[in-house]
Amino acid sequence: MLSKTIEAALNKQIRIEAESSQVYLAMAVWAEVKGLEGISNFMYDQSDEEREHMLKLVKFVNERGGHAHVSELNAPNVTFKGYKEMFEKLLEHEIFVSNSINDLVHISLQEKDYATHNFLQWYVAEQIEEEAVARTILDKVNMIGDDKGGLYLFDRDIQQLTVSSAAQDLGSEE
Ligand code: OFO
Repeated sequence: MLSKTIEAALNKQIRIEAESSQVYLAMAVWAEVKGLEGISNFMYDQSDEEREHMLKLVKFVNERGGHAHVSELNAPNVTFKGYKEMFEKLLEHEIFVSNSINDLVHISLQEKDYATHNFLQWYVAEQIEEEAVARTILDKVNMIGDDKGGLYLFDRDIQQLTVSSAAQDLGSEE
């Protein structure tokens, strides 16, 4: 059975994951209307993943005798100065999510809720990976700069990326 403190903290994270899904959906839409098809597909996939992160938490809360809260969401940012700014925001957002997961882990230890602590380890590992991917992509974006040909190739190649393969694929391209 979840304590009220843990239940509230997990519900807060449910909202953050749902908002993350919206943040990346807005990025996908922006990239799509700009004709950046590959980047757009990558963001649609990211958005789907965040929804899965949310659902995993929803199920966990309900299975442990809590009540998952489906709340209203803050509207995401829908315009960007360019694709570089968009990827900077993606990294910023993932760092924010990592901090929130860290806080949750801390609360689970304070509450001596080892089942929740164990459950959260999946999120801890996931955040390490997602931050690494975001940083690798940003390095690549900075390397491209204003080179249109570079952007064309990047937009084409990002479609091949998955969260788990991104770091290796981008790292070994040169
Ligand atoms: Fe990428 O944030 Fe979910 O966990």
